[in-house]
Amino acid sequence: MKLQGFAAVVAMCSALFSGAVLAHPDAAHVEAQNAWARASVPGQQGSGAFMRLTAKEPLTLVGVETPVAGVAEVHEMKMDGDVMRMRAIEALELPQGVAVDLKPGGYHIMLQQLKAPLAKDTQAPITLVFKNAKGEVSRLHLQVPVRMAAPAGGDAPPAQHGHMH
Ligand SMILES: [Cu+2]
Repeated sequence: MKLQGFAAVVAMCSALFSGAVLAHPDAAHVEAQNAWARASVPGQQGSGAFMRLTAKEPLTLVGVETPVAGVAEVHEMKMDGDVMRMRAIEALELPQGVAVDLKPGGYHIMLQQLKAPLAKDTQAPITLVFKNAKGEVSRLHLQVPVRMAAPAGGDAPPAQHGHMH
């Protein structure tokens, strides 16, 4: 990860936008809504980030970059018999104009090897990496609010999330 360049970009974003989810003029053709990351407590190794993504052209989410975690992956959760399990996926298809939810109990961004606890009411810089049909790579830089739970008006209470890492 090119941390220095990344930090510079993040700083620029922070200067240009405050609070809500933001997008660069040169960013991926995708909209992120209701993004949030779950606050963690000291000693906790992992957490998750969630949002609704709506692509403006057919895109594939192929990666996650963030300075807050040693490992950031896109995960899916699936029932395996009676047990909910999760695993990393290489790519998440985002059809044009279709809202795809990353939420507790479903697809999510998994943050592992947290470098520091995600403190409530801070923001976590998270960059999503996309590919379009031509294989061109684009990025969406987000400042994701850290919360204890999903924003009001969001989905049902988050399911307990068993981590099988
Ligand atoms: Cu996960």
